[in-house]
Amino acid sequence: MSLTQHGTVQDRGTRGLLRGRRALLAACASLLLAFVSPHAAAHAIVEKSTPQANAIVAPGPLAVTIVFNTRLDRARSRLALEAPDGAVTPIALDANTPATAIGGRGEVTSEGQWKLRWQVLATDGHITRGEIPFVVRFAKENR
Ligand SMILES: [Cu+2]
Repeated sequence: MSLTQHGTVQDRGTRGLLRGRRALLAACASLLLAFVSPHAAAHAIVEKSTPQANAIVAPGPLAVTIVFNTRLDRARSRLALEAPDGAVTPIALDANTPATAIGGRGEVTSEGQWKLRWQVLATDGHITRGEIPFVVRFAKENR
């Protein structure tokens, strides 16, 4: 075996080791992102809402607010009411809510199962969405 050949074998070995280390680093980085990502902590999560989930409200005008755990980009956030028949009505967002909240005024006209549907862009650039179910019932039937 010449020195040149020996060197070639060594180079291959080194390259293989480097590939292995890179793969390991990539795997570690993925694990860190999965478990320790600051992004995950900054995703918008509902902290409280009006109406609350599963609340019973009377028909008529309805003020809605959802407070999140993080600041939002209101221009890229949406709020809508879904009626029992599936009809969806967007709610114009009130510009005066705190930076972590969206809200506005809607109207619930018919009795039954309604949903407050939301989609928000958190300031970390990630969109989350969800819905808050509630029931509309005339006051007499509430008792
Ligand atoms: Cu995020």
